[in-house]
Amino acid sequence: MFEQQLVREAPASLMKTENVAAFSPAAADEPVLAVDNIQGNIIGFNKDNQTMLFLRITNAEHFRRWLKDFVPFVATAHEVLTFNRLFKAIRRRRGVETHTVQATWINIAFSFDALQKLAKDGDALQKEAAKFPDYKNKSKKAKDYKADAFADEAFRQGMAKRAVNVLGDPKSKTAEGNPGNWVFGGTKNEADAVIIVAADSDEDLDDEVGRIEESIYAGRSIAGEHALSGLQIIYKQNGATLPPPLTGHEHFGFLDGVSQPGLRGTISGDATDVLTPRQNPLDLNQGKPGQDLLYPGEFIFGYPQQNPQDKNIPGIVAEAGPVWAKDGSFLVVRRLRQEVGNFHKFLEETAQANGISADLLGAKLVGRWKSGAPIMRQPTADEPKLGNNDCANNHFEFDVKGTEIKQSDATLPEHCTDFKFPQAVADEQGLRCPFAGHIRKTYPRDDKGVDASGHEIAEINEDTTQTHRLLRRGIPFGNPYFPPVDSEKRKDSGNRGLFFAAYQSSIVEQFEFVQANWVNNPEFKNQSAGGKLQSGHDLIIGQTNGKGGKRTRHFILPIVKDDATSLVEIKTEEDWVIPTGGGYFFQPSIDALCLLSGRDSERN
Ligand code: N7H
Repeated sequence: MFEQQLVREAPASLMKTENVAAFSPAAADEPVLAVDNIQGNIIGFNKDNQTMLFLRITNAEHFRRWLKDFVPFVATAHEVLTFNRLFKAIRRRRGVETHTVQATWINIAFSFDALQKLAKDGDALQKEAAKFPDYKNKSKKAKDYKADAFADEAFRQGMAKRAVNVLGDPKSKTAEGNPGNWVFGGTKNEADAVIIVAADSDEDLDDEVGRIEESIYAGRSIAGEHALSGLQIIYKQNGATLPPPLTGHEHFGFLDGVSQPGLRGTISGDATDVLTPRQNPLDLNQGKPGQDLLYPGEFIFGYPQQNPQDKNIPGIVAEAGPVWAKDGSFLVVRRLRQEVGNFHKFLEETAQANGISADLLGAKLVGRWKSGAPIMRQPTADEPKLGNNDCANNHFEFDVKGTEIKQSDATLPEHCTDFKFPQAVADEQGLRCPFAGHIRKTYPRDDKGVDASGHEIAEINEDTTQTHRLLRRGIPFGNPYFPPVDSEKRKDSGNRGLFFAAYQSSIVEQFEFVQANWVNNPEFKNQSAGGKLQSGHDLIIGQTNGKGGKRTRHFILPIVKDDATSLVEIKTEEDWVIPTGGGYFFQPSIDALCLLSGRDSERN
């Protein structure tokens, strides 16, 4: 089914010495990222095996002491980047992937309620913070050190309270997706903290998770000292890259993790030492071709954000939280169970009714073929070579035609070329990639929103869109399911799906905005004219509670017949992506973990 296994790029530039100044000319004005202070998964662990331990804090004082010993085991972005660079250098020299270097990483994040318990004494924290170089000359007000300083309303309330009203999750109390029935993070079982463990092999993962579980229950710190943890594990979620032929793909069969925002900024302050190498010789504001570079404040507190007026000029610094929020990030997790059999049944039946193939319908719903090839560039059939090519598989816009990168444009070995595959055409009408296609809904690129009279609206345009991006770090859970040919036997109530995880600096403006204002909103970029729906819902992840709790979702599907395109409205009431758990967390910096647990700064 998939021509060759794609090795997804680890998020790290090449060895610094391999960079040249011409490779990153704009970076001199970009911020220096405190990679020794930022937790590693924000930059990206990129591991095939992960376990998430969802925790309840039963005794805040015991937990604080336990955390104090735990901090040195929390992986920094610096460690992860150093490993990724070494890994890449070895792979490049050997020519194949080997197990020469391996690593196991740990990160930790907290709910608002948990941080309220850990950071409620503003005076004490302010006094303690004076010993930390980063906080020394900061605010003189004790209230700015309390967790209550977090302004994000979604984070303050938690996911369970907003699931039905904001995210559109099932309202019916008996529905599996209603937060009253979630396996963790619902109205009855919200988590205070999550520990993420990631490893190259499941053996390494089991060892590390075993050590953490033992330290939680055996009254010992992770370093072996006597210490009650003040913790209880309320849910353990394992996740893993799917086995061949689905490696790198999610359960419906589509390649995942293709498009990610590129981060501006340098690692060491040297302008050549960029976090994201600039590989498009025709556009130095991109990483890989099509990967727009964003100011890191979109994802990490304490750095400039995007400027909604001009994406190439930095905006304000993201700091809507306590003083110690700097170098931290909000983490949204959502356990999404997938009904694989029903999804394929729907594809086959609907495709047949409309005289097209199930593969084409799937590609229209996602915006990419199963191989990852974008439908904007490959409108009639899949092309795995394009899906596999990181220089080309993200190089397209929706409103303007694509630009070829010729061999002669590539003046450095790291530069991409992109002339071997057809380029995208301008698709202002959503005929090639439907407006409600999953990738067009969740990242509309250069799309322009229009009101009922055809005037442009500010909510969607190339610059404002960049303020609603997500750094996705999800991983599949459960075994693959290959639906039997007999469609009657296809009901798949198996325990499999996507463990969605994403980092951002505003949950309201990023994860919730994308889900509520774009994905679930049938008028999305085109407001209704004369009562006709003009975009529809994202049928992959869309959630809705219509009249009487009805879950009907619509999708406007363009069908080409005899050179003419007609728009067909397809409908479904079925849920094949079902929320079964989740939470809103904050992943503090290493210094903040030290401050909250009573440990000295590691960065003196
Ligand atoms: Fe999505 N899928 O398999 O169909 N997603 N997603 N997602 N998603 C993407 O670029 C999928 C979910 C985004 O920059 C691809 O990685 C499934 C949630 C964003 O072009 C595929 C589930 C949210 C992008 C899928 C799921 C998002 C994206 C294309 C749930 C946020 C990048 C490959 C089970 C609210 C868009 C890729 C861009 C891409 C699938 C969940 C958001 C194949 C099955 C909950 C921002």
